[in-house]
Amino acid sequence: MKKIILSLTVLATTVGWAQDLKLNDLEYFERQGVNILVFSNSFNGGFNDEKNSGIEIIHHGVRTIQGGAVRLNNTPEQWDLVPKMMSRKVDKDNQRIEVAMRYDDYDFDSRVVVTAKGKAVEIAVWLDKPVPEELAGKAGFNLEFLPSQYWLKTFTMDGRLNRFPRYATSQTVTRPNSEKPRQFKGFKTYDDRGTDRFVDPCPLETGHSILLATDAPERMVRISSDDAELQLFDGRMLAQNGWFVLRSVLPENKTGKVVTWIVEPHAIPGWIREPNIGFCQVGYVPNQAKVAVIELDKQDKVKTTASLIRIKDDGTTEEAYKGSITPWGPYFKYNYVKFDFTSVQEPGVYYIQYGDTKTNNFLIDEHVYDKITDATTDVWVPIHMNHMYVNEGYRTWHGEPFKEGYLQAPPSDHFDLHFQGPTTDTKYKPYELIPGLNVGGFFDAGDFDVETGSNISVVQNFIRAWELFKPERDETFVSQEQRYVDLHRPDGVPDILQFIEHGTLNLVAQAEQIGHMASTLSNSVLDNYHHLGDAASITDGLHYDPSLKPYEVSADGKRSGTPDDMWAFTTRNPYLDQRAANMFAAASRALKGYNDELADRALVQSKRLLQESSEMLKKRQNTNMMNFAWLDGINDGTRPMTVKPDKKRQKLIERSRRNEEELGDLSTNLQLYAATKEKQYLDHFEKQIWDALELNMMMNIMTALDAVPYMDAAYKEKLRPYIQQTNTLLQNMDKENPYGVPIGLGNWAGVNQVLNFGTAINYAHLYFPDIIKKDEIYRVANWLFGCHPYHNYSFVAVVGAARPKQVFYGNNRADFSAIPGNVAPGLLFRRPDHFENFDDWPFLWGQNEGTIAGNTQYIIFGSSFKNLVTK
Ligand SMILES: [Ca+2]
Ligand SMILES: [Ca+2]
Ligand SMILES: [Ca+2]
Repeated sequence: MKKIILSLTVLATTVGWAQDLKLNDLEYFERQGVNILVFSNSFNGGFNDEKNSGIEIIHHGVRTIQGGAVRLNNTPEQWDLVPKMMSRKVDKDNQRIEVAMRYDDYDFDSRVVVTAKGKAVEIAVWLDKPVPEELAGKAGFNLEFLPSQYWLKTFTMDGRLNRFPRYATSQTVTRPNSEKPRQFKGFKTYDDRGTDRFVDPCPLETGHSILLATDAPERMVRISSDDAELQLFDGRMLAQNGWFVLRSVLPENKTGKVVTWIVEPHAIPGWIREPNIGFCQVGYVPNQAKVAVIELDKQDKVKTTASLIRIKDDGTTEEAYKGSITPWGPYFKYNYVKFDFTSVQEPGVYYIQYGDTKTNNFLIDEHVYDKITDATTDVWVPIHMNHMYVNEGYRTWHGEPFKEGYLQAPPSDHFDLHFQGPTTDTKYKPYELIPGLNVGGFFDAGDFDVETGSNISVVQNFIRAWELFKPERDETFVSQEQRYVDLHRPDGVPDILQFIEHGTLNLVAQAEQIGHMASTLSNSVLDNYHHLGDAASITDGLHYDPSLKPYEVSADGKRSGTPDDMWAFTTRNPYLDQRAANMFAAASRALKGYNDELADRALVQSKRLLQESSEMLKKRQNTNMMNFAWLDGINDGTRPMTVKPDKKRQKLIERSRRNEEELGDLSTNLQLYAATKEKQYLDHFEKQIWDALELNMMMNIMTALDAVPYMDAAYKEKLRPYIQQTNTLLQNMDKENPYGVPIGLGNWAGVNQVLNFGTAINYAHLYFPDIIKKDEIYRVANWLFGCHPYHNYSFVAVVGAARPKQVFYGNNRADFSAIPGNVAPGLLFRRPDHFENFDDWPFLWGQNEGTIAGNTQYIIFGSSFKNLVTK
């Protein structure tokens, strides 16, 4: 953990820590070291309880407390109901925030009123009507504490000594399911094994006054209640991503002020957040620009210089360079300065020292970037191969999953944002086995479904990497016949061809068996969707037979009564079919000469789907604004998805759509030209690309650059102004934030946006080196490998000399581990001014989940970057 620095200079100039909590202009309660947010972030994400909402406390720079709200469970899980925020009133005069909450399912309203009281806040729950009968004894006020910051620390309840457990080992009881508040859309997170009972944790402690983390001043919080009993629970008893929960059950048959807590987070006198020195953990090549971005507490006094220290061969150190600090200015809650040490070019081992803060060491050397994609291609990708047994040395990553195949999904809603309906759009009856789908494909991310859209991107990304860089790297044994993958065992075939084949096998099977693309192949029951462990044990491998009793196995051992089979969601989407057609064209080209049979099947599906989807799209008379929302830019979560364009833009959009209907999708035409060399496709592409660039340059510049190798000098000349615009955009980015990359503010931290941007910059530099200078290509690498807010760890698992991130939201997250080569989404923005990337708590996907599409995008970014660096 960061060490605490007492700065005497600051002591003399500010008295922040001595002050009482005050509502600031950003509408949260603040004193130095303590921020108390009241529904700055409300429960509105796609997955109910995302552990990012309600009353939150950022305690000495770390968001260790959240989830403060009226809740219906002792330890709410992800799919338990969350309250809808009905109103939020900020009353500056009375230093108070009042939030009205509602549970529609139970017609249950409540209010929470948070008022500053000196160094504490009072949190009070108000009811205008008593708690509904069904929720009596269940509804309560909850506040959740981050386990990784509290485990092993001491606490006292009414003076009794305790320690927070490292692992969930407390007691539970079971109760009839009829007593459990309804979960999201009626789904169930647990498999009760036919008992019809749910598990309810018992409290670790109860009382009226708790002092948390008596042994750690930066985490210490005092909470008391005169009118209600405090109960402390361990949410990890039900779910590995659970937090410690402090709660008071709301009294029955009472209205008015029903529960009152006094919450006082301790503030360390004179606390100043330690500087976060952002730099590239992988290191630097000698002749590149080298600029560290230093993130400072706003109360911190900026130093005039920083130093680069060289570690010599005999282990001693010397100052290699001392340079001045350049201020950049404020960005959200911190102040930023830069330290430029570009002039140091001598290969060696170095670290940066700014005041008393030293970084870990890093290399300056010609070869530092040579291996940045190896962990991703050799380890992460093969581990995510579905329908295969994956081995590495002595370790099995997973057995062969989903041997029983996939059933036709009935018209239904889903917990992972999918939907089937109103019909199946196929020849299959609901619950009928769709043959042949349990082949190929890649796990989506931290979960195990085959997201068709992502898998299409994966195959496209591999094909691009193959065609652009021809990586012959062979570190993986893949046998489709044995359904077996072995890491670090070369088999004579370039791995990337085997990955293209593996992705194509599943997608072609979808097109052939279903007739079009499935939206997803996913879990049918929530209780196995959140699976953590061997993918082969998600389902029982036996065909579901409803004539058997649950958990019963047929005499021949082939069928079971357990409804765990995966489903294929098959609602037809012509846009998805069009994307698949595009990908199949490219796949058939890439696989030719390696797997001709699969290449031919892919081409057949490409032509058929292209024709059928174009016809379907032509029939769609009405403009669906949502389909064109992407034209208005990458959504960062702060803008509405659908913006009504002005007249000129509307005309451009209409022309683009007509062209797309008539000529097919822009990038499909480019792919088809590359596959067939038939000139008509190139003409179609040229007819569309300029409108596309006018509509959304950043979105389409990469496609425009992709075409350069096929086009003439005139095309390149016509593209020049857009590259100039890109350069202007780049220079402006240095004014928008201190890191000079697009920083997303959405619910998903958005590494995809950064990788797209980085790849576009790489190609813009490759084809237009007079406009985009070489130094520009290092922006995204710097960001990924450690030069970013919050901490300076590399966002790529195991890549980064001394300090990559340690934990990721991969499928081994329950072990607080990572799958090598994973790329984290990065920094999650919490309104109104907090960036965060936990490195001791993997369970927040918005900051720690790597996806198959994003990680294969990283392979392209990384490969193109390496090529340019060594050029
Ligand atoms: Ca998924
Ligand atoms: Ca191989
Ligand atoms: Ca089964």
